[in-house]
Amino acid sequence: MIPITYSAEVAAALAENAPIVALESTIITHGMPYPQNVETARLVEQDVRDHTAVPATIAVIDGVLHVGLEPDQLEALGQAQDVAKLSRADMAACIATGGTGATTVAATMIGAHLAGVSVFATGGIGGVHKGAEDSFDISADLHELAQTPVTVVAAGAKAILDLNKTFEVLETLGVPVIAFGQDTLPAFWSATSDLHAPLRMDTATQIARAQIMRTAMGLQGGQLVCNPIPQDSQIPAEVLAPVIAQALQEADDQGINAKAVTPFLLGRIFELTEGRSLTANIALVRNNARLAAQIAVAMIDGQSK
Ligand code: PSU
Ligand code: MN
Repeated sequence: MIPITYSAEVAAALAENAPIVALESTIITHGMPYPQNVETARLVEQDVRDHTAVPATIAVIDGVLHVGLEPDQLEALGQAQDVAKLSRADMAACIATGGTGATTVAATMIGAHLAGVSVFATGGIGGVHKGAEDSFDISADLHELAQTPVTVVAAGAKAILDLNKTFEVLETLGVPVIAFGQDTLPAFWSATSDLHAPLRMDTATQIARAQIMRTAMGLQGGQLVCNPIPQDSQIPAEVLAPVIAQALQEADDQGINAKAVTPFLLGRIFELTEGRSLTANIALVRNNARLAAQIAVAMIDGQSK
């Protein structure tokens, strides 16, 4: 048996087949500093509720898979030190040994699917790191999108990555990559990039229908919805490029590798932009939560047809 527990509002939503949006916890423990991490997590949960869906923040606490966190659990996780960063490879081991860990995009998709939740909002997915031809550092998030039927709403892949290679791998893996409302792919802190989007959709209903069709056809896996950061919150790519380059150089000089790379880079970019990257990150996650709630509502409508 899998030790799994639901927050009160998620349990009620599951019983009523009400729309639910999964949210991840690595962004809380490894992606943002305290206390903005907890404040953001609360705002994002409220954004989901304001769009008539129920938020389910996912984490492993003392060996139990939590789908939906109560406010005190969210606060404790946001303050905790040395929380594991869980992906597909280590999630089961953490649960089996009674550990505590935050779920990345890959692990949150697994948790959501176990609970019957098919829509998930985050900031940006992991992907192919620059220099992956030497490091082989490719996020497990990409393979998860290829095999677990959850639609993930993100502002694209994080701009610290090699975006070209990331989207090439997604295409190889057969993952639908959908730009929302524009023809180009967004680049996390920036609303656009020079990459043409493989698919474009303009409504939540279209996105929900595509996932329902994918599953009906027996095609495994989810979809990546790339939702551009709101224009007034973005940081232009040319402003960020030297900052990202400096952070990458420092990571290299200090021998940062494996799971530590993404948190290190996000932390340095926060310092180098004097907090501007965090303000943008918060805006884009909230924007993704709102769209995900609309997709979750459209999924329920689509299933009943
Ligand atoms: N989105 C954010 N900030 C984050 C993440 C997403 O705005 O920190 C996390 C997600 O949990 C994602 C992880 O799965 O970054 C990617 O880590 P890696 O590059 O090690 O696969
Ligand atoms: Mn990695």
